Formats: sequence, structure tokens, C-alpha cells
Amino acid sequence: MKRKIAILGSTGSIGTQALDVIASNPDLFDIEVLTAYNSYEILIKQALQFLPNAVVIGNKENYPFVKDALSSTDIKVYAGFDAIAQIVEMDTIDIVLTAMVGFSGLIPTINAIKAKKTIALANKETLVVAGDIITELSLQNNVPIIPVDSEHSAIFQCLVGEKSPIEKIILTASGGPFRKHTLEQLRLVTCADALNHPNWCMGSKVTIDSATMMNKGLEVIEAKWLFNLKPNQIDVIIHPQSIIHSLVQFEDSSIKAQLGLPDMRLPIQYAFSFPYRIKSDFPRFSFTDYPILAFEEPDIKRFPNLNFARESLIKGGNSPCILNAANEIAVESFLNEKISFLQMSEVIGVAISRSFFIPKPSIEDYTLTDKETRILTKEIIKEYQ
Ligand code: MN3
Repeated sequence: MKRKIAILGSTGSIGTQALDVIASNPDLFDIEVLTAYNSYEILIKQALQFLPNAVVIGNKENYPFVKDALSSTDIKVYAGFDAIAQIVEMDTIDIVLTAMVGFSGLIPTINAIKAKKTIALANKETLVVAGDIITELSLQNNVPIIPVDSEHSAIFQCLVGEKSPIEKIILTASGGPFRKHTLEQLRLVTCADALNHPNWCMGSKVTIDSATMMNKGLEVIEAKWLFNLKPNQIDVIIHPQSIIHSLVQFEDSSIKAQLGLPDMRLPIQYAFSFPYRIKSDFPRFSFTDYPILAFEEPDIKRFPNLNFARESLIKGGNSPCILNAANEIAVESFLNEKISFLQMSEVIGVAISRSFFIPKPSIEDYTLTDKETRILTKEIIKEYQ
């Protein structure tokens, strides 16, 4: 039986690499649904190649172009955010890959879990914002959440077959393009510098998050929920080569790691094929090409985002939601050249200090926190101009 897959965010970096994986394994996987927010031209091309049952374009203004271009096919075309949130409930879908960016992934993921679809989770913000609600729902509905994020996929792979508790996990971080920059140099970093990641090829949001280390902060929170850990069971270590994708330490002192060349197609493919592995022609790792695998402590002084994330995880409630919303606005403003590289962390710090804490938030509280923090952060950014 082929597994039928819905890709939310098919035109982004994860989405297109997922389609590569599916195109290479036509006897294993079928595309059932593709969705995109704005990039209708790429969505049309993908739809004509993969002939899904349905496509959704988030931005309703682009609906006529998609409808028109697919009029000679049987593909159903829908538009709008609500349609994305609903289409995941379609009977014929087995797996939903959540590859959209940011907070927008939350409601579609909740609906997919309630409809008992296996979740291949690439949208880490969903777990950052509302990890308590998502994990509770996945337990209630007996729905597996399989991580696509390379670090979490590594840990997930290390845990296969293990029945004993985790002592701690060690998330590896490349350190990003500015690992060796001084504070003075960080002050002068441009948008183009920040978009140039040394090891991984990713979308712009996650690339900036990697440069500021916020990505690792979000991943610490993501790991807490995926693997049911306490904050002090999650370590972060800088590993510039990005070959060890993360590690698990057990109570007998043994450490397991997952290694490979940095290539997102592997964790994507594993999430689709779990519990099996599929033969691939991805490039193989050679130890002699990497005679040195190095490690160092992350520097919280130059990259305070890691601390903001850890503090918000310890504080709990809507704190990670505040952190995430402030960060999404800070990154967007940096990409639009409204604030500088170092000001991103400054703005996030101010936004956190001015936000309203809710200890046990509902989904509505999360939605409201997200909305209000975005407004607050934009006001803070205005003070910089
Ligand atoms: Mn990652």
C-alpha cells in the first residue's frame, strides 16, 4: 500500500525536498494534497507534475491563477487559510508533512491530529508555541508525531528499540555563519551575510534563526515536548561540521549518536517511511574527508537568544509563544532591513519583559498571545527608527 501524503508548505525548502524524495520513490508514496501560501507559480508546476487530489493556495488573490492553470485536470483547487486547516482532514490522507513557516502551522496540525493523521513535523514553531496541547492531543488520538528537524530525527532514530529512560540529550548546533564573530563584528552583519549558511540549505526564516542561535533555542523547546524531557536534560553543543546530528545519553553512561552528511532529504524520507528505511542514492559520508569533528560550548553573551528560549521553557505557560511571536517579527524586520542583527535579540528581550504571562493557556489564549505579541514587537521596533 502506498502512503498518501499531504504537504503543507510544498513550495518551501522542506516541501520541495520532500517532493524530491517522493519523486524518487513513486512505488511507495503518493501526493494527495499540496498547499502553499503565496508561491502559486511553483505550486502549479508541482501540481501538474504530481497530480494530487487537491491543492490549496493560502493567499486568495492568487486563486484565479491556480484555478485557471489546473482547469484541464481533475485536481480540486481551494483557497484561504481555513481551507488549509480543513483539507488535512481528508479521508484519503495518511501522513501530513507540516512544512509551513511559523505560528500558522498550529491550527492545521491540531486538525490533522484530531483526524488521526500521522504527523511528519517540520514546523517546529507548532511545538514551541503549544507543545502541551499538541502532545496531549497526540496521546489522546494515538497519533505519532515524527520529527523532520534533523536534530530531533537523530534523537528519534537513536531511541528506536530503547526501553530505558533517557538521562539527557545533546542537541548539536553548527553555530551558524557568525560562530567566530566578535560582538563588534556582529554589529555590522548584513542580511546577505546572515542568509549565507555554511552547511545547511534552508528557508530564510530558519537560516536567520540559525545565525542568531534562536533556531537552537526553539529546538530545545521542541525537544522537550517530543521526548518528554525536563529543561535540564537538554544540552546544546556547537559542532561546526554538522555531521553528528544529535546524541542521546542513557543512565548507564552510554551515548548514541546519528551521523551523516547534512541533507534534509534523509530525515524527511525517514519520517515518511518509518519504521522502515529506504535505500537511497544520497551522497555517503567519508570519515577521511572529515578527520576532525570539533565541539565547543555555545556563547550566551554573543547569542543571548539561546538563554531567552531556555528561560521561556522553564517559565512555561505562554512564554514560549511570546518568544516565538517576538522572534518572527524581529526576523521579518531584519529581513526588511528595519533593524540590525544584534537588535533582533534586543527587541525580543524587551518584548518578553513587556508581555502578559498566562500560566495555563488555552488554544484561544495562544492565538491571542501570538497576535498581541506581534503588535507589541512592531511597536518596540518603531522606537528604533
Ligand atoms: Mn534543526
